[in-house]
This record gives sequence, structure tokens and C-alpha cells, in this order.
Amino acid sequence: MIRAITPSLEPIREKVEAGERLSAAEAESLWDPAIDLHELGELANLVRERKNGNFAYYNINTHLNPTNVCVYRCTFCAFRADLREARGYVMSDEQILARGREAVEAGSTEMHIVGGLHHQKDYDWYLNIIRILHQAYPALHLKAWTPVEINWFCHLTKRSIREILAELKEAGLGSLPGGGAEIFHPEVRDRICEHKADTREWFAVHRTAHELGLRSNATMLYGHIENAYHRTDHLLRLRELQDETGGFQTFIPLAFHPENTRLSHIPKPSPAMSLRTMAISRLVLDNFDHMKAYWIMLGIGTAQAALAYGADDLDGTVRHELIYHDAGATTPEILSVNDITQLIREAGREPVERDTLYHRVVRDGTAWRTAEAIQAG
Ligand code: V47
Repeated sequence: MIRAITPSLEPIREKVEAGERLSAAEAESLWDPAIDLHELGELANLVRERKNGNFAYYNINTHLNPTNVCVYRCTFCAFRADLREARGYVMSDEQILARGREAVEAGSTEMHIVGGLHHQKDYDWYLNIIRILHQAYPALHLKAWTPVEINWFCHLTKRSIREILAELKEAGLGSLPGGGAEIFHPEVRDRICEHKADTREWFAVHRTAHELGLRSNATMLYGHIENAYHRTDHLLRLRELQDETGGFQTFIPLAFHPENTRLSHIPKPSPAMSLRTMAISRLVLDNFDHMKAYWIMLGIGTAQAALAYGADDLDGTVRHELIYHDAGATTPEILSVNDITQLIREAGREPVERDTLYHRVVRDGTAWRTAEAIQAG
């Protein structure tokens, strides 16, 4: 049966099919619930398959949050703790190295490291985490510290973003994760995370990272107090920097989890809202290669469905995730490779294990190399 097309989607369909860029007004119009979600998904899928064929990527990764003690009080965060709170913690070097060992023994190719801004820890403590992990486990890619931490390090040391990033890179930093982006528009940002790195600083860190040859990711936290205009503005700002540097690898829309936060009165975004957000992100961010459906926060069912709504990546098997689980995520703590590849196959896609930089991984148990490295001999 051929369904009648929603009239306002038709010009956008023509542009997407022709590979043309959507304007700000066109992008914003897509949030209207009158725009059929499944037709939107079909369009996003067209772009997804153009860029990534039938492949769906995953990696084997581990999270490390060295401390949850944080000077900031973002309203959406359930992870942070005060210095003297019983649930506040700081990991020792031994615990951090043990986490590295566990990661490598489990075959992880990546460690995702973010944490609180601890009042009593200096920059060298954070730098040392990268240094000791890289020295002990050089093959483990360290995707670490968002612009929020980098900006804090600049504040502590009175040094520039460039100097800090260059030093971290020298110590073993592999890339930057996409966090700390939240919503860039000041109407929202000033109400949910007023004191931490602002939008100008977030972009300055990513621009500098790209100039230094570090790749990075970008996120958007949706489903709280923002509206369609703010989400569109967020995507367009990212598209603009990507035009300039090409340094972003993947975009990750993050569904707000309200439990244990100061915004606990707001309901979680629905699966339909999450699929719409994924599809619109895929359509607007025409210069991003990858869209990640982070199963931890979307839930496994929605993440699987998102593979038909623009997403080509499920993130990883993920060990030791705390930020979402503290905020009430009911997803498992970890997925096995069998689980994740089965989810992908059931969605009709072909699973591909990747490293952080989207090289295909060839593995023999916990030992692994990229296909590129094997070809180069
Ligand atoms: O910046 C915090 C978000 C982000 C909540 O780069 C919350 O590959 C929902 O950035 N409900 C950190 N979201 C996580 C992140 C990320 C995740 C997966 C992959 C990558 C990547 C990056 O988590 C924060 C904030 O936007 N967040 N609290 C909450 N209650």
C-alpha cells in the first residue's frame, strides 16, 4: 500500500534525495509531530545507507569515572556528589590501573574516561590518569575528558586550551568524547548548567583538538526543558564547526533520564521522540559520518529500532557505566559481543567491530589488530 505523503515533507524528501543541505527552517519543521515519523525515518535511513551501507558498528569498551565529586551542580546530573557526601568517591592510581588491566583482559579497545571536577584534585592528578594508563596499556585508546574538564584544567593552571590538549595528547590521550554539550542555546544552557564551560568554550576545545589532530564526538541532551528551536540550533552549530574542521566522528543524541536529578518532575522522552531525534540529527548533520544509538540510555529496543532511523552505531559492550545508571537507566550494565551482534543482526544489519577511530577490528580472542594495520604488515 502506498501511503499519502505528508505535504510538508515532500520538498525535504527531494532535497535529501538530491544530497542537498537542509536549511534551518526546514530542519526545525521536522520536529512537528504532524510530520510522519516513519517517513522521516525512511529519509534518514536513505542517508544512513548512503554513508554506511548495511553496516552497524559496535566496539568493546570500558568506562572509567575516576571521581564523582564535582564543583558543579548541573540540574540534570544524578552522578555528581559533594566532597563530604557518603556516596562521593575518588579512585586511587591502583584502582585506575586495575580497571585498565580488567579492560585489556576483556578485550577492550577503548576506555571512555570522564568524571567530576574535584575541588581538591589538581590538573596533574587528571593528567597522571592518562599517563599511567597509557604507559601500562598503550594499545587501549583513551577517549577522555570533555571540554568541561579541559576548561577546568585551563582555569586551574592558567594555561591555554592548546597547551593542555597538547600535553594530554603527548601523555596518551587518543580522542575526546562528546559530553558536556547538553544544549548550546543560552536560554537553556544557563538554566541547566549555568557555571560550567559555556558554548563558546565547548567549541573552542573541539576546534583546537581537531587542529591538533585529535578526533572527537558530539552529543545533545534532549527531552528536558529545551524545545525544537533549541535542538535545531544545537545541530546547526555542530554542522558549522564540522564544515570548518571535519574533526567530529560521530553524533550521539542523549535521552534525558530524570531519576535522582533536580529535574525529576520531567518525564523521560518517549521512544518515538528518541527515534525522531535520531532521524532529524541524521538529516541535519549531513557532514557527520556516524550516528550513535547509545543503547544504555535509549534502552535496547529503541536502540535496535534506531538502526532503521539513521543510526549506524550502537556504541559498545560498555563496562562500569555510572552516569546513566545513577539517573535510573534500567538497561543492563554490560552487553556481551554475542548480545550486541545478535541485536544488530535481528535489525537486519551486518555487525562490524570497530576501534574508536572507526577502523575495522580483526580479533583472536582478546588479541586484536585493525584491518588497516594487518594490510600494512
Ligand atoms: O554530558 C548526564 C549526559 C553526558 C544525564 O563520545 C545525562 O562516544 C541523560 O557524553 N540523563 C555524558 N543524560 C555521556 C556522554 C557520552 C555517552 C556515550 C558515548 C559518548 C561518546 C559520550 O551524559 C553528559 C550529559 O549530557 N547526562 N546526566 C541524565 N540524567
